[in-house]
Amino acid sequence: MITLYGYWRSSAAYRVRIALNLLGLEHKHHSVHLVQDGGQQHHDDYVTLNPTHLVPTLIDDELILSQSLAIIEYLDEKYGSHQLLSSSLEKRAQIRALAQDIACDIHPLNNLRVVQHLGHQAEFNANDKAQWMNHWMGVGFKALESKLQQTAGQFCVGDKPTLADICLIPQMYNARRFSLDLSAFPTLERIEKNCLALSAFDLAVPENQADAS
Ligand SMILES: N[C@@H](CCC(=O)N[C@@H](CS)C(=O)NCC(=O)O)C(=O)O
Repeated sequence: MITLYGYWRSSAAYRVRIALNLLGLEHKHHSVHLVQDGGQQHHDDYVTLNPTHLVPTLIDDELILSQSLAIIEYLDEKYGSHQLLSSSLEKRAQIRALAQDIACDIHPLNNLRVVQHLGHQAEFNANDKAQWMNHWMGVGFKALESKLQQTAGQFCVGDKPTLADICLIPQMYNARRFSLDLSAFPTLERIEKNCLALSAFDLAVPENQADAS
């Protein structure tokens, strides 16, 4: 049995939920509340599983795995025969590059612990924090909108959803949560609409999770 330790609003866990749904994999969900009780990601029982103090963590039989992109590629290779990437070497590289634009260059700057640290060390208030988030999402989205002109069909690369879309949709959710003006990113919005029309993406939306509050 596969168990996913995640949190409804975690975009990295949201990525894994979409992948599990696209691959049609049954799984149990274990909620790790990132704010309550000082952040359950810092509790000893969770840190034993995942010393990074971050969600998600996936358990599949004896394997305990962190890092959403590694988890998704593992699931795809074990259960999905590379359907979340591409049979084309060049397209696989493009998909991974887009996924990393989001997962390595946008998301970490907006992570909860970074923004909490800005509050403690630099006295950022809620408005400063929202501006910080939107600044880095805006920089990243500008690059994505441009890159997608070369690769997009109905989805980020061609006409089927891939790892790139799996990373894009949670980041779009965050952008909407922090009211980023998306008018300069019509391709991102078009792809978002196409993805959310699929049940695998819709079922993974944060508000549709059992631990949503
Ligand atoms: N690179 C990691 C990032 C994981 C990550 O940043 N998770 C966030 C939620 S989206 C988290 O657990 N944050 C808790 C914190 O900042 O204290 C991945 O892709 O899995």
